[in-house]
Amino acid sequence: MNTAQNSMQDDDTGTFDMESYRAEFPILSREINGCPLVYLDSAASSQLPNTVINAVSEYQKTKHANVHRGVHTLSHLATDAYEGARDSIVDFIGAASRSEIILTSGTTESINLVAQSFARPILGSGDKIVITQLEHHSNIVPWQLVCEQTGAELHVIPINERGEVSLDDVVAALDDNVRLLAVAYVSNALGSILPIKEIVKEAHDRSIPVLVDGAQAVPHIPVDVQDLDCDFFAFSGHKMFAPTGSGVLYGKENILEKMPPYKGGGDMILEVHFEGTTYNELPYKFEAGTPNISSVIGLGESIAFLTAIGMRNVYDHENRVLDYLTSQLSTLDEMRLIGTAAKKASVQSFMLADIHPHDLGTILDHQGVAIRTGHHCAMPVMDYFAVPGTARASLALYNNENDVDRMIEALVKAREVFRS
Ligand code: C6P
Repeated sequence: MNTAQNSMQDDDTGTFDMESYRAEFPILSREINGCPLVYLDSAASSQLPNTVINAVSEYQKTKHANVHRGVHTLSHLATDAYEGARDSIVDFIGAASRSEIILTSGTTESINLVAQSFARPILGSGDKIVITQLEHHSNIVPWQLVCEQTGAELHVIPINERGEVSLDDVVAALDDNVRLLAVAYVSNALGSILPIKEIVKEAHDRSIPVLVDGAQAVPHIPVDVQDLDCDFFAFSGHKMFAPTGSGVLYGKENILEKMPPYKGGGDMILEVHFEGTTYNELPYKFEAGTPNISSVIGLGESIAFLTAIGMRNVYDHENRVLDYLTSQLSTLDEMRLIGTAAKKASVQSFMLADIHPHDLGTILDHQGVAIRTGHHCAMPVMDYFAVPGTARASLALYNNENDVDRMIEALVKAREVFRS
């Protein structure tokens, strides 16, 4: 950790100096279309702080080599940095050991790994995988594929008009044929926070394992996988200030031990002969081929950055800004908020009058305001709300009330453009 970051350290007593954290993100001081950038698309991908950019650059300049393979010094340095990041992940999400942390390319790969390596071998006709109606496509399509491969069925727990999933509906879905429950912690399209701990308990009471899609949770709320007691937990580095191309699958060791490898290749083996192959120990059994070393090193550094701030501080700050965002949006005429759950994190979707979300996004971009528009890879959510897509503002720890004001001003201008 560098000195600048040490000097920014807060405790949990409310001395959160957001402006100094914001200053750590160089991209936030650039202009877009002649206006200072307002970045409200961190749910798609967050920006990188200097410490992460510098760590990746330093690795590329002074340590780059392949990991786990060489006796030479650079290979040792690269391996130490890469494995050091794994240790940081263990602590950050409260895993029991480094054997439980599989490094993947992101949430999507993590979920596909579980679908193919855990679910496929145990599924047959009459079995069920259960998901909810608010899932991202990455937590739908891998299950549709494995159902096609095995004859199992996909069952979907409904949401209500606020974008919530009720525990009663979860319980109602958990019958004797369910082999896995796969559920988001935070919805990327609606921002709803699901009661994951309670959901896991209900599933475990019926001996059903649970995968949690934590892509939109880990950057915003404190996560402790042992406290949640989930069996699998998936997330992506690039939504938590690391570069693209790294992600994590947490799995309980006793379950991972029994699963066959997902992909074959270098590093996931102990011995290979034409007569047969023995697989490497955990977590390497699931890490075939040369990994995205620099991105994983960046992820280790982004975890150091978040840890120094404190996830409770991040959550509280983002919650304040989200409340402000929602209340300011509500002041606009013909505003329809989509996703009004009682418990939410970091995301607000909306429709303004009859303006198509893509038009809205384009007009905001002309004013330097970046939001995401469309179906957000959650088409079933759009079907439920009977909209083609939404405009979505999503927050990270670097956003503040001024960003919200700029977006509201831009929306008012967009409204004028469409009225004239
Ligand atoms: N959601 C969004 O704009 P990958 O692409 O593997 O890093 O993450 C996939 C994914 C899985 N689950 C959830 C809940 C997600 O939000 C995402 C990514 C981005 O909302 C890009 S579509």
